Amino acid sequence: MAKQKTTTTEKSKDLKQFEKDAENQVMTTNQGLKVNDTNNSLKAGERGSTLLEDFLLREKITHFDHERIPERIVHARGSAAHGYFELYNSIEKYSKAGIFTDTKRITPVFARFSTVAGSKGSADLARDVRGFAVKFYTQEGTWDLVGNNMPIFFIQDAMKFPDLIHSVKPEPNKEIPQAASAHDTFYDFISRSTETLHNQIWVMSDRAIPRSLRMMEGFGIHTFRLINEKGESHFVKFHWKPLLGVHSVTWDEAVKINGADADFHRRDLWDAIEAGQYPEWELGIQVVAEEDEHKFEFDLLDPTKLIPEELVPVEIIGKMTLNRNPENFFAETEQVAFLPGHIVPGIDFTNDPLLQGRLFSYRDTQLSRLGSPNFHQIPINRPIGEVHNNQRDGHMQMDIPKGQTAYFPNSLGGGCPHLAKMSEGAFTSYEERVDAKKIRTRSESFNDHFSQPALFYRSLADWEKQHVAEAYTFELGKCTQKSVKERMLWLIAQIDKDLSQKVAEGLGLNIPDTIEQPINQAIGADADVKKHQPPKKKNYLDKDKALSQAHTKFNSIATRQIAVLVSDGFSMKDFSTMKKALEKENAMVKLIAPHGGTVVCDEHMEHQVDAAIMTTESVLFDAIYIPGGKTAIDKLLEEAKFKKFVNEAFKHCKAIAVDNEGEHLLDKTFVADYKDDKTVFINKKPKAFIDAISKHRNWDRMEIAAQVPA
Ligand code: HDE
Repeated sequence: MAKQKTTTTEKSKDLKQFEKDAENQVMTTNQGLKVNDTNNSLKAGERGSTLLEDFLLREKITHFDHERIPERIVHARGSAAHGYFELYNSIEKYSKAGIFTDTKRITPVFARFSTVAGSKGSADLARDVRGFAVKFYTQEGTWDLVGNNMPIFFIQDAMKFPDLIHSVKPEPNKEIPQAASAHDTFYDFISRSTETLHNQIWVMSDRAIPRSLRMMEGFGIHTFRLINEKGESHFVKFHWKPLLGVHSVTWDEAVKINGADADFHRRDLWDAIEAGQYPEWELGIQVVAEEDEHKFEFDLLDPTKLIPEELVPVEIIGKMTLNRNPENFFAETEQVAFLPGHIVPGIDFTNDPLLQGRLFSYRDTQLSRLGSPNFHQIPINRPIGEVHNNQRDGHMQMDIPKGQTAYFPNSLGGGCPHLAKMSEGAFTSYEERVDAKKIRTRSESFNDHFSQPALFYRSLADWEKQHVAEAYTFELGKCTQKSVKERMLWLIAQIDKDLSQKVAEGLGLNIPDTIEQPINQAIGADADVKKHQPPKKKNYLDKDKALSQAHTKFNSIATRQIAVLVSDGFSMKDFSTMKKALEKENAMVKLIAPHGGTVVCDEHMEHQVDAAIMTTESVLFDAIYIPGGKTAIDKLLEEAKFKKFVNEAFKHCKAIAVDNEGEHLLDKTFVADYKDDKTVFINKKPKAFIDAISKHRNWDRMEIAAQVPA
């Protein structure tokens, strides 16, 4: 297939045959019977009782009664899109997978992003890990890379997953809180499972409140294997790097966004694709040779550890572009089933005990969620290649397998389907030598629970560190149990004393000198913190640049939402200069006015309003521009919310530009005293404003911004 920006992939062609379009069609029952009344049931007389005979009513109501399926037990809230993956350079020295060797291929993908804890209808800006799951429909079978937007996980062994999730989900007696980790049971668990502390500090960082799903990284987390033609194995970690960089909102914004637009991330993804601003991520790999397996101070099989990029650089090998929104949310986004066990020749598992458990869980969960072992036949889940085996029947069998035989070996069916030869691309597991005792324990090499959270924190910029301190203060401030908070303070102090001190002050507590020791098995042996101190000999870096968002990409304002505050009489000259400059960089310019409908500029032209001030909030935008025009500004000043709009943008460290009389509006806001702020632009060229937006935020303003009472 030609390499081009295309929405037609092999998978989209496959899906096409299942699409239904009612345009110009007559309404029918599910049996194809034409229907001429779908508003009235069949009754005995005009006011009479409804007749059991009414098969039309029964069909309609029965389907409705059963149209819900169980939501995902975790990652219930999600959004997805179609696209494709292109390989830049073959990595055949590591892997024989077609997707990693054939640079001419366009591999269709379907990617779903999600929060973890909340229900299907919960708000997008929860402070949470984000799921980052990609289904690659490769010619050799489907490969699912089911990752998150953080490179490590909370726990080391699948056995603890139900406990972790039970602790973070709403508390079982009162089903509170929704989509939030800020409650006692979660921190009770965290503080007694020190292996969680690394992922937990990531969740306290800005990574947990992304500006956009298109502006976050993705990670396969586990160490996988790449297998080449010779059968040689290399360890690998997978990374997704967004071309727009990694950017986040502040917690104050997140809370407000959830009220203003609970679908903020979902809408942003959808709108960007509809606007032709296709989200893109590069795929990177960190490769470790077999012989280097033990050269690190942590175990490659431990999913609570990352390989610092300073130690093993990420090699970029290809790019994913998402360029088509689903046709139907339920059929595609809800019914898609990701399984870490879906791999293809050239990729294999390691013994990471978390990954091993996942290999069981994901197939199992689809059985209750989608209701049948035939879930792979649902259009979105079907591979692009042929499927032939002797599995039969089950609920909702969609295929009609032909022939007399459904077993192997057979002679009556001509021995078919026959086994694939290696030369035909058959899968075979990597022949890892295993010689061990059967034992239920945790490897000593997983013991260090503190070095990497400390490395992460050390690597952050000052503004990021402050956000982490505020996040812990918020989360623990929502807990009611003093013992849980104190235990957390003690543990945070093992990561960074100053951090813990700041949090302690916010909580009005002291860091305890010690916590209950020894811990007996009955309340969790893992809580024995001494056992999990960093090993004496360690070669961790002082800092790893890749861990901080301060070193991400700041080179684009594409898709950034710019609020332009206008009313009748606004200056067309100011506006058109700025609009042209912003749109040239693919920013989205939105007119916000005192009312909906249209506004008239000083050149007597009508302009469509994108949102009346009543229906929108400053937190939904990346920057504000106010053109001049005295009458317009006077009108804006009559509406208090415009001042709030500006104050909030200033509080959230966003760029603000005004021209001419636009300054009068600033004069009535908190910004009046800070006109020399480096990203407040008064009568400046658009370029300076554009540069500031591309930097995402002016964090130097944080201290002043904290004083804004908005
Ligand atoms: Fe999941 N996880 N998980 N998880 N996970 C599910 O599967 C599970 C883990 C992740 O958009 C469930 O189909 C266990 C790590 C994503 O549809 C379930 C363990 C990582 C998604 C499940 C983990 C993830 C899921 C719920 C510990 C990052 C959403 C519905 C052994 C590498 C996929 C479903 C989508 C979904 C189990 C740990 C990511 C219950 C038992 C580690 C992105 O099967």
